[in-house]
Amino acid sequence: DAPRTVAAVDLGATSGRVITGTITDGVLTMRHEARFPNNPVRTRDGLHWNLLGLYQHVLDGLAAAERDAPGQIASIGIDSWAVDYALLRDGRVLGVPYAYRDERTARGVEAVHAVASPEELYRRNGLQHLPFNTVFQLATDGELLELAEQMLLLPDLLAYWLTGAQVAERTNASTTGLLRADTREWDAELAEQVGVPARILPHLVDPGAVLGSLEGEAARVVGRDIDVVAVGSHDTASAIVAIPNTGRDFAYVSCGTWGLVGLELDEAVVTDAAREANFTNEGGVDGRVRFLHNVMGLWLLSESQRHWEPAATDAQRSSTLQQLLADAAQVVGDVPIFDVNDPVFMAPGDIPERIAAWLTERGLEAPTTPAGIVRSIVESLAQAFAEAVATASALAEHPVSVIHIVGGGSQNTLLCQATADRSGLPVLAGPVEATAMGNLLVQARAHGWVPDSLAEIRSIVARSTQIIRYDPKHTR
Ligand code: LRH
Repeated sequence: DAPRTVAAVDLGATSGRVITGTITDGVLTMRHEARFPNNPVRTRDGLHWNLLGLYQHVLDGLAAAERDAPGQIASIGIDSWAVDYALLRDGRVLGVPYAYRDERTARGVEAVHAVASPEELYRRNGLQHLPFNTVFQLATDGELLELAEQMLLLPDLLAYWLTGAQVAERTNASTTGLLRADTREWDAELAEQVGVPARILPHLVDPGAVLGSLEGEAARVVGRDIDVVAVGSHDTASAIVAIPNTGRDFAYVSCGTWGLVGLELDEAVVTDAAREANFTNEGGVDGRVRFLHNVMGLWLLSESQRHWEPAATDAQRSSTLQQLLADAAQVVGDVPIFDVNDPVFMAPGDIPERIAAWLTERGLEAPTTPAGIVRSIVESLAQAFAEAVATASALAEHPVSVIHIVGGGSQNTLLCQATADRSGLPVLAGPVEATAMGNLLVQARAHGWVPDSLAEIRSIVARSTQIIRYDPKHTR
């Protein structure tokens, strides 16, 4: 039989993975080839991604995949967190790319708002205001912008290193702030207005396009010249492809580092009300719109753990997390709810202390034990998820009968139940690896192995995963 296996490189802001997927009789089976931590590094000039380390892990993971299924992998797709980028000249990266939590972005916001008001930006790009949207980051680059010939978003940069192709995949480009919400083409005029030379914006491609095949050293290390295919290279775009629901009246929480909470729509909603509620219209696979709000997500838990156990390994932290959640489930009585979206929780560091300070400043009693803090985080996240679902539904006038939680957070039973309780809606949890599944299935479709429609892709996801249902019990 012809090979029916594809490989997904899925890089999250706290960990990355290489997963292969094989389609047999309409069911997708996955195999984890590599999993590695992703920790930004703080240097004198700010917070950066360790991009070379990540690239090395990607190559090693792909080599492992090729060893496990020699000659079987038809293509590779790459996705990662959004907004971050590298500038290039003569094919060389200029400077170590920053991580979006770096604090310098405040300057960029000021500079951009001086020439384009928040209202104008929203009308053009439809994006919620996040201080790290690419446009604000670029505005801090100064004369590097003059030197640069090309700007590549990080998944596109990795694809470039692998194949030599320099393009911008459209779903991720939609998070830059420089793509028009109506035409989904670069807004060259806005770029020039805010001081970004339009020439650095690469040719746009859509998910499914073949970018090229592994070349040179990459082909040698991996063992073969496999094709690289564009997928929803924004991780959230890929995750939403893998929502196991063939209807339209669902909301979702793509819950990893962030909780991306919202709806899938056909048209962007760029009303004043949507802007004031800080809802975004990101570009999805097949031209769908991801109308959503960024809620802080599992970051609050992982960062708290990093604070409590600075020396622990990833594996140790994941076992302590289970214990912490079990203890948190035993906490009796109400825990205080805090605003998880408060920008004070954005930067890495002493999250538990910041939560305590947030509560005390408002006359609320802060939990004193890790279990109490974890419970407070979980309940506060669930509250924010429930509110974002209700707001999205009202703003888009779109009915919602169920909430799908996908990604790492779907394994957190306390969080899933609390979200059902606080929203009054059933929660369907899973798949955990939604992003990788969306990545794999968009490639499978490009090869003609699965039917064209998103609904059919989603029914494959439903057949290939175990979904857990949480009904609201203690409605609040
Ligand atoms: C999630 C995510 C999210 C973006 C953020 C930068 O990983 O891509 O959709 O807002 O990272």
